[in-house]
Amino acid sequence: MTNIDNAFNRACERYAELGVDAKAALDALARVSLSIHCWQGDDVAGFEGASALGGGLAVTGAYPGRARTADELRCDLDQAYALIPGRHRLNLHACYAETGGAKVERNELEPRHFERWIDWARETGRGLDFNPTYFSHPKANDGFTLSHPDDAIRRFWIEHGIACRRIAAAMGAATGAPAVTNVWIPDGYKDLPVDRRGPRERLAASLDAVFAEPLDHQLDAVESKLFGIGSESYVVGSHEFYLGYAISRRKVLCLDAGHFHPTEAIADKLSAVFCWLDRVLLHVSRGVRWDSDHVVILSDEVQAIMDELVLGRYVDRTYVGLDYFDASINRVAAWVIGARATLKAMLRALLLPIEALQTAESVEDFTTRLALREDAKALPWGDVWSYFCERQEVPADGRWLAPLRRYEADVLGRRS
Ligand code: RNT
Ligand code: ZN
Repeated sequence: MTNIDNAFNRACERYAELGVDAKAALDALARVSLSIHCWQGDDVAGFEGASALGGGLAVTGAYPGRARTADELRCDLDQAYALIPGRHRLNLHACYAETGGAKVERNELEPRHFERWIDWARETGRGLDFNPTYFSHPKANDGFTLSHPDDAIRRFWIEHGIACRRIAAAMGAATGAPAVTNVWIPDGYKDLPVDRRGPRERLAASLDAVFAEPLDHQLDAVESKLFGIGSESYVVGSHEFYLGYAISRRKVLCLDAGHFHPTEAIADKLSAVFCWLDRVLLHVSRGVRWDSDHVVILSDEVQAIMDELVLGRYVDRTYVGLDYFDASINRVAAWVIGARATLKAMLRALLLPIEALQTAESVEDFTTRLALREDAKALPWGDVWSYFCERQEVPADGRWLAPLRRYEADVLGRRS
């Protein structure tokens, strides 16, 4: 028996004293499949040759080794997945199409432009999710897409959405699991608008047009935002807008942890929106001051989200995606750190002494309720995590950085 096995067995005994089955928690954790965002690997650049990132998104930092081609990005993703325990999905954006050097307009994209991604996903047994790209494009330069006042521009972006849903359906059919197609648009104004109503009514009509075609193998999601850089005063696709839209059209609602007021957390929103919605997509992210997309860490906020999914029994109704981008550190490490932190938070939630907590609450013993939660923080969950990593044939904490540094020296460091 290894040290990791010994420590795990002792941890199981400790958890059993609290009525928690640590082995069952590991089985549940193994079923959690994160949707890993491709765009951390290349600073949201994509392969269309875009010169600047648009849509009020900003990536800062100049760490060497950015993936410049789809092959490099897949190679980096393979390295990241090798250091993340469990089986996880890939979340692609339309601007990551492989067109063989040909210029293909976004409204003319087809499943064949994602054939190599689909082949790779099948070979590696990974699911795919998808996003139309409504930024970094000349037709989005004035800050409006699906809510644009110009009919032709609006039509172009509607067609892009339609094309993307078909691509997602092909991805879902090929991989055997539905692909979530998440719509996020940057539309908004830097300064005080006169007409807040028109863009929102146009957006609702555009979304209806995008979603008109019934399709199997894919699910539509819509993502709100409070503000972006250059859209500080008004964002068309606000939380209230999309919450209403998702409820009335039976869509998946995407809650991005960085898209609310700085002190507003999404954990408490889950049990509210799940009253009215079948499914939710999460963009697990970390807001820091103006930026909504720092690398995810094991924060109280992420913990609260995962606790809610477990306590509310919402795990099976939630797609857990990651969404952040940092170019100031090793980009593969950024994936690994954020994904492992998210999984750790999920594990800690699965290891909560739920029955004891529920009993305390039901008899209004709030002293015990608070004490149990606090004491649970120091339980040996790290030993359970190490065992999970070993069982999934992934290095435990403290051991994954060395192979990543070798990859950096051998592969990333050779990119100019
Ligand atoms: C932007 C949204 C959106 C993007 C990706 C690249 O604020 O969070 O999800 O991060 O589509
Ligand atoms: Zn997001």
